[in-house]
Amino acid sequence: MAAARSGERPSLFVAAAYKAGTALPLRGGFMAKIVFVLNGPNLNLLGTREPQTYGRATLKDVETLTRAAAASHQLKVEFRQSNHEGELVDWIHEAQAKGAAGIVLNAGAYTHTSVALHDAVAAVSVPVIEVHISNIFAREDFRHVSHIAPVAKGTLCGFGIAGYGLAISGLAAILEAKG
Ligand code: CA2
Repeated sequence: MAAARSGERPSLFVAAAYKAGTALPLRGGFMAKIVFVLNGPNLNLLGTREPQTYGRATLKDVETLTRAAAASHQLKVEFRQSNHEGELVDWIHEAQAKGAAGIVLNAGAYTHTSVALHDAVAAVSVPVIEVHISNIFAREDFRHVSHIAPVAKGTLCGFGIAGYGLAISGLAAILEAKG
């Protein structure tokens, strides 16, 4: 596809991809890739309790940080949170169906229990970066097991909410290496 010159109307192909949610047109006809940032159960409570473990930032702060990190790599973000395992599974499928460039996944407590999320991550070709705000290996034994890690492209934990930005940078490096 020939890139549209700056100020030109996007082609029908570009418009169709935009409608499908695959990518967003930027100036000059360049299409920003989309990264799904998916958050699991109880992460909506961030900043309200347990500051010694999770800090004082809210999930809205995480979203802002993630969007800024993504923008610095010309990436767009689809940011979501759910307390329901099946909804997270559906969103992983949706990321694949919409041609997302990557997924950043903090599956919360489902990390340690969910074979369904393991299978969903294994089933998609979209690279998944697993993120945890806390260092799960420095906590209770039941948090030392991740069902996501064996099928993730990479895992980050213990960097606080900065881990989301690091995950975006790691993903950008993977995408750049792919070309
Ligand atoms: O460290 C992480 O990011 C976790 O994924 C967070 C999960 C936990 O189950 C994982 O083991 C590690 C829990 C998120 C709950 O977040 C809350 C925040 C504030 C108050 C209560 C819960």
